[in-house]
Amino acid sequence: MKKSLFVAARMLTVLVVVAAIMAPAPATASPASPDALADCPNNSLCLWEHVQWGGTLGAYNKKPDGQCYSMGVLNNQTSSLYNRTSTHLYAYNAGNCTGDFLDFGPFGASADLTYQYIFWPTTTWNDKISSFKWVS
Ligand SMILES: [Ca+2]
Repeated sequence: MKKSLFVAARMLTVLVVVAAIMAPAPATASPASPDALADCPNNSLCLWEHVQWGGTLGAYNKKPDGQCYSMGVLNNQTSSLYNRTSTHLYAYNAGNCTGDFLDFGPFGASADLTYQYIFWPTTTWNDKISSFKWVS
């Protein structure tokens, strides 16, 4: 009697393990959510605190071409971005559109700025953007 109970318990354990393996991955392990990218309003620049459109989102309406915008809350924190405009965007690693810049084409995006280099292989664009402007 005790042995059959033990076997039943083991079978139940196996079932639980199989169920756990078959269960969908938790949300935190999922790839980029297209819904998060779609959160970016049309004709805006969107910057996210984390890679893959995660964390705090800063959205800036399109400015006139050539007008520099120095960043507020996400200064030196941006890890992914989406230039949801039909105009080139230059993102700079210093204020007032100075320093090095990264050029994003119309509707250009980077899901992970840790793969964009200022100086390969030591310095990436992750948490470096401080200002930007659109340039046509
Ligand atoms: Ca960041």
